[in-house]
Amino acid sequence: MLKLYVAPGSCSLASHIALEEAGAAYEAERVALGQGAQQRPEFLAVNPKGRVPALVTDRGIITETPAILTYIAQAFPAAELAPLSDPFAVAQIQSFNSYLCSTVHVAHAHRMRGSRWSDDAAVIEALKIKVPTNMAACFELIETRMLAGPWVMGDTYSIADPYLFTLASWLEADGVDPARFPRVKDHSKRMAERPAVKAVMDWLKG
Ligand SMILES: N[C@@H](CCC(=O)N[C@@H](CS)C(=O)NCC(=O)O)C(=O)O
Repeated sequence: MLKLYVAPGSCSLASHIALEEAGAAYEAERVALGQGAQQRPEFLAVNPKGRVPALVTDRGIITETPAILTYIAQAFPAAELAPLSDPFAVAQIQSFNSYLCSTVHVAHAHRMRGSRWSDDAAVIEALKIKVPTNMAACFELIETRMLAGPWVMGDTYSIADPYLFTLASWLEADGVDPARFPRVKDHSKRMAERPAVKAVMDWLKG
């Protein structure tokens, strides 16, 4: 059975929702990031990067959200979480998810994880200053150019949707008013109504 390592409020939410949407047989295990559990030997044996998500499969462990999401879409084709037979459409999904992973998530990480870039407390504080501006710029692009609507890729729900939902949920804490992005806000609202999303949210609360 698949096993996903997760943490509430983290980017693992996207993979967690995708597993639920896929109807996969899986178990989820929490990693207490606030207590530093990601740096304990037992978790580093799973993911030497010390991050969630990590998906344990019968062939080995997958890390990095875009890779996990693509694996889920390919491993559970009946769930139709990606247009697998259309190379261009799959590339568009990869492009969107790569942007979230390599640009939006990194912009967000400057608020809580400044110690990745500096050991100087003053620099770590200074790194937080541009988070609202950078996150707003990323979401302006998503709102006006990248989100086709109603789902990320248009009429069809895909593995890009839980990932956008996850990163959009960080906006307020990052100092950005989600009301500035009504199409993204509407997307989040529709996502929150999906049974798979409700199931994951209930599990995380429990
Ligand atoms: N590029 C990775 C990023 C993973 C990542 O940074 N996860 C965060 C939670 S959102 C984490 O585990 N942080 C723990 C830490 O930095 O110690 C992905 O997209 O999966």
